[in-house]
Amino acid sequence: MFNLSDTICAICTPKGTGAISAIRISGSDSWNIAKQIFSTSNPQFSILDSQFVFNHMHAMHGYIKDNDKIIDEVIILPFKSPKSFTTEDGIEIYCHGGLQVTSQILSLCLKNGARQAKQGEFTFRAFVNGRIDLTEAEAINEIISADNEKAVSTASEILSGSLKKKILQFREKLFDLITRIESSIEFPMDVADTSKKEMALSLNEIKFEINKLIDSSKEGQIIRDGIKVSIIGPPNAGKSSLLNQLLESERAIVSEEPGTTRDTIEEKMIIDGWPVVLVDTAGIREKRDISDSEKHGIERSKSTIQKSDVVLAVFDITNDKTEEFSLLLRDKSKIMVGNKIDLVNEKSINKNGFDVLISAKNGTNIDLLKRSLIDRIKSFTNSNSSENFTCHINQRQKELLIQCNYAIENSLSLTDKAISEDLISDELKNAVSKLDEISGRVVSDAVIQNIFAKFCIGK
Ligand SMILES: Nc1nc2c(ncn2[C@@H]2O[C@H](COP(=O)(O)OP(=O)(O)OP(=O)(O)O)[C@@H](O)[C@H]2O)c(=O)[nH]1
Ligand SMILES: [Mg+2]
Repeated sequence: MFNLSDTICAICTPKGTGAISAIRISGSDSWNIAKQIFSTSNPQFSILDSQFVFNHMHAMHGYIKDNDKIIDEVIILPFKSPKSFTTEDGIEIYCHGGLQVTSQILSLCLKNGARQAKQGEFTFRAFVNGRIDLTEAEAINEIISADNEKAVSTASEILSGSLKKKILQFREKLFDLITRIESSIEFPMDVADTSKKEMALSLNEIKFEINKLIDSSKEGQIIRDGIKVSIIGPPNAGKSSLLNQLLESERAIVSEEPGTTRDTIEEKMIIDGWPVVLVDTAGIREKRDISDSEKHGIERSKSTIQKSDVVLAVFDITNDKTEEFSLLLRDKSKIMVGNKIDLVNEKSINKNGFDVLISAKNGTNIDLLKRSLIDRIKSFTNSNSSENFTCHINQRQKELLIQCNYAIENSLSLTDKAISEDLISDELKNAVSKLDEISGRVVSDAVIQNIFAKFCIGK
């Protein structure tokens, strides 16, 4: 997939102007390349070229030169193999953060024998060289792309090796069982037979632990993608006004004309640290004489309900239409919102069926609504659980854990039968292979390609 013998280089800070940019070189030739382009003295003032040696992690101040022409004043940080991110010899150059100057330094590196790194190639080398496993490589990319605090801490936890450790523990336990089964087949006289009851007990324990990890994926998904919260209700109920209140901006058009919103409007926001994708929708009404575009909008609203994690069902309390929505909202996690309380006398308000009463126009009780939304989000997650270990696995890891548990279940069902122990051992090996795919110990090129293609150049 990638040629590992090349020395690679890339600009690893964002394209644009800034105080500092960094260029990274990795590979056996990186120190030589750096020597061709770096000098510790300013040749304008000194005829003799500077004499220096690179030392691991000893930063040096100097100049990047194209022959005698100074390109930039920089700091260079050398890394000696294996004490670098990729485990190879490496160099980091911190130069001024200009588009032109960084690309000139990159060109110099290329001219002196380095190759432009492809997406994720540095992390790929760290993975191939055993510095990190695949769960940690995935976590690095998640930290980079995280858009909220929870996503960062979730990924950092995995990068610190928590998931790697868990997977390794499962693997060791399964491997121990396989070894015991196979030894008892091969040396029936020497090895104490693992009782089937004992084996079933161990397998059930592993299965239970794996299920706990699988359960944590829902929270992981919410943290990564945001929880989808749609604002649904009849026309003119104040849905777009509520969206604007929650976003604290005039994002959607609000008008007294029913049927103003035609298409769904999606906006991401953070509520109490939780990423939320808010979706404002077209008002739903069952009328014959409505335009085709409104009809399409209504269809879209209905399908949005199905795709939502939580529905904010908004109604004008002066014109109660909750009955008409009971079927549509059946079985959905919903918060019933009574809007326009500013229009009625507080004493005459009929709270029946509403979880929160608000005024989207004045902002009354928006904080209360946010609080019940946070409680609802937490009910989807393990945030309230007393469990110490929560590790938010991603979709790929979840699917493999499900397959691993499936193989464990198969082997459990075989332990109940008078069947050759070879077959049980085969099923357990299958379970181990799923764990190996998670850690990347044994994984196809296609999976690797897919994972590293999501990285940026320079990482
Ligand atoms: N008095 C009062 N008026 C409100 C309140 N919320 C919204 N309105 C008004 O109700 C009308 C409709 O508001 P929108 O937010 O556009 O309602 P909508 O549900 O998005 O309507 P559609 O997009 O047509 O389905 C506007 O004139 C708003 O100013 C409220 O809390 N109190
Ligand atoms: Mg609207």
